[in-house]
Amino acid sequence: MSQVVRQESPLNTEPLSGKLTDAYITPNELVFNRNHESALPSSVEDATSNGSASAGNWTVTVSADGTDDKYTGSLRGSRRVLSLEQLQSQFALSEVVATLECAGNRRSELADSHPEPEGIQWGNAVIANVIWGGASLRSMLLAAGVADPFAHHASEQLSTLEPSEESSSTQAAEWAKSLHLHLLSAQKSKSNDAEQAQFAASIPLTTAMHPNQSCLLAYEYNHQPLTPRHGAPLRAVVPGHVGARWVKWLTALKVSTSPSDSPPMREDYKLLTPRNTQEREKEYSDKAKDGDFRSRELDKKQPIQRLEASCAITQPAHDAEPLDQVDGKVAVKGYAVGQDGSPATNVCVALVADPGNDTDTEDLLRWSWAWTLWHVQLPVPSASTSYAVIARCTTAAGVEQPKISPWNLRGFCNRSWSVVRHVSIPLT
Ligand SMILES: Nc1nc2c(c(=O)[nH]1)N[C@H]1C(S)=C(S)[C@@H](COP(=O)(O)O)O[C@H]1N2
Ligand SMILES: [Mo]
Repeated sequence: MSQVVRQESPLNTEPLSGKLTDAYITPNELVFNRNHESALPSSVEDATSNGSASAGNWTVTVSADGTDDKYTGSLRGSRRVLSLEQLQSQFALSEVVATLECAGNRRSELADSHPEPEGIQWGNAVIANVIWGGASLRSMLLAAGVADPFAHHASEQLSTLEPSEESSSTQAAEWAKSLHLHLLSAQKSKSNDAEQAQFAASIPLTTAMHPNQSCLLAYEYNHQPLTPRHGAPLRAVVPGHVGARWVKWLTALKVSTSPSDSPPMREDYKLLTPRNTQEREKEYSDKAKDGDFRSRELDKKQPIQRLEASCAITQPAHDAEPLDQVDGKVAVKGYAVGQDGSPATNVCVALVADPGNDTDTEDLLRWSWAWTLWHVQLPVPSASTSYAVIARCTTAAGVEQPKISPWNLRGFCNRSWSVVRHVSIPLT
């Protein structure tokens, strides 16, 4: 295994982060493994026994509960059962390049001058940029009779992830906004009361139905059939959402008026934070060992869904071997992810003197009146021969350079993002 094993059983691994960013598309063998339970569902072993995801009798059941028949067609009374073969033959193969990222990615960095967070101490490689292939979730739900909350949008008006004000006046959009789509796995998961429940999640129905959200019922990754470990024969792909909602071994979908109450929704993936100060963090993590306190805190929070913009340096690593200088430069690599379907367009990278352990990181990041010179070698995604280069910067305090500065008669203070168009880079 070309990955670091963080836990043998259940299997939890991440690749070496320096290796991870060698390629724009993460090769299948470098896709991290994140499992809450040790055993694969037994039906998976059968369905994938000859190595092909299309083998076996895998089915997905689609149903609706407690929602208005007017918008779910006949789904409420009669659930629909689709075989994997039907999904593959009745729906065109849809592909999306999307990062799958565990919400726990970069967890170990949070332990730096804080109490160690609970769970596997992940590095920054619990992320993979993959070409996912499968049936469009939106197309499948439409075909099953679910009303389209985005029917009144011309495609160029789809600039947000929610139905617009206008279309909210249409009933289907208003209806969909309060609904959820449950994604159920064939895998059992343990809940606190030791009762066995299926691993499950839910996402907002509007996420599932949005044309630009590109959710899939995936059976391929990087043009290969999914492997059992990564969810074969079928898994959910929910771009921009935490990995925990990308349910593997997917066997049922349900439109519902309430979110899923499964452990990964109710207790695993929530942001639990003490109010105000850092001194409280230790106290809070001790108190959270108490079941009652913990459930009260959990009840106050919503399950995590969307992931926010982030970047991480994958080379060099902390305390790495001395770096080679070439012409006064060192190579620094990493990845950046955008948010809500808007890609990360740039990263600011600086090499600053490290004053050693006596200065805490907060101060190091706070004060400097000097400029920062930057130099980076960008990887070419080789998808085109003409490029635009975009640059912007953000301060350590989080202040962002404005996209467009206002015109003024004397042309002062142009702080706009720098954009260079029509840059030709021939294919090699
Ligand atoms: N059935 C099932 N689906 C699951 C999980 C799981 O443990 N069981 N883990 C989830 C989490 S937390 C993540 S981050 C991704 C990881 O997918 P991978 O193992 O293919 O990388 O799958 C999600 N889907
Ligand atoms: Mo995860």
